[in-house]
Amino acid sequence: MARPAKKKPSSDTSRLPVGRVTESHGRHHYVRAADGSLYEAHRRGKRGDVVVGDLVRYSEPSGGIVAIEEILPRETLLYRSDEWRVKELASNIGQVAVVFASRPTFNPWFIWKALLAASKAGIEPLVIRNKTDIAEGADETVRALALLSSLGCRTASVSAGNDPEKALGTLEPLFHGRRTLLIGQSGMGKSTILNLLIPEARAETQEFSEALDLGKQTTTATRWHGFGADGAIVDSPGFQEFGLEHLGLEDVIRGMPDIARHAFSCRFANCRHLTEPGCGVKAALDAGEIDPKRYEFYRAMAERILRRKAYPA
Ligand SMILES: Nc1nc2c(ncn2[C@@H]2O[C@H](COP(=O)(O)OP(=O)(O)OP(=O)(O)O)[C@@H](O)[C@H]2O)c(=O)[nH]1
Ligand SMILES: [Mg+2]
Ligand SMILES: [Zn+2]
Repeated sequence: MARPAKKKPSSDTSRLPVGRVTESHGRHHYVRAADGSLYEAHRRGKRGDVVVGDLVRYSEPSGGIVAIEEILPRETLLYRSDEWRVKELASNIGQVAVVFASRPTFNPWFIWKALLAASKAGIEPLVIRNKTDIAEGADETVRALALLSSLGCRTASVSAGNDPEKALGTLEPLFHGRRTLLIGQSGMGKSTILNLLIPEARAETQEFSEALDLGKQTTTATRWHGFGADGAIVDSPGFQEFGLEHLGLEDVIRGMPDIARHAFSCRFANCRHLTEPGCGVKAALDAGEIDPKRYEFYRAMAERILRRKAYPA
């Protein structure tokens, strides 16, 4: 006897409910429904295309586990990339908050790369200097923040761990009504800031950790937490290498206002601001109008892109 044909999912998904992907572990995802319930979810058919922050249509097949049938178009997508793969950080965020501190030692290139990725993705950056209570290495963090302000970047200084009340007063208006992704190197205080703004997140985080048998001490997964009526705060695990293989030279220049500002006065229209004669950027560098460390960063980024072009993988 012929087996009955497997019932195909209807291609009309427009009647299905819409939920938000709040967490994603390979093939296991979590979807927050409009009524606040949280479902475990699997992606039907495809795999590997679900990102934290996605709005999805889902159907309820069995046992409380829902099936993600469709991913709605994303407003934004922030990601990093190396030669081999793309690593999505979050979708549908409007703001990326880069958190840094003097201890553990921060890497300014990490912050600058995060700003480039945000610029490429059309997401507004905010840089937060945390742990202002630590005197050791403070000068350097203050200088780093001043440089970022001079680039037109919004910045804030807090001690989320040691002066939570004041930190809350500083950060709440910056996060209010927005969907913000917290990123940064490990140990800078992203989760501390999340817990300050959303105290219930601590409980939620532990619940998740127990269910999935993951370590509790530091963040191991990106997680979306609703914040007020329309806002959200997304905590993410710390990482060190911010790969930007998806950026071209134009993206780097566009994302560096201190370089871009001088790129109009070059003799050659296609000047790469490296060794060309009559370069406005090099002239500004010689005149002390560009921070040498920023130019060094630009050159490293540009040389990498040009090498990639010359020897594509
Ligand atoms: N002195 C001081 N310590 C802080 C402050 N904020 C956070 N910390 C401490 O820094 C450590 C790391 O904080 P987390 O919030 O876990 O850092 P994280 O950025 O989430 O780290 P990962 O999840 O590993 O990426 C913890 O021991 C915090 O208590 C602060 O303002 N001052
Ligand atoms: Mg954390
Ligand atoms: Zn030039």
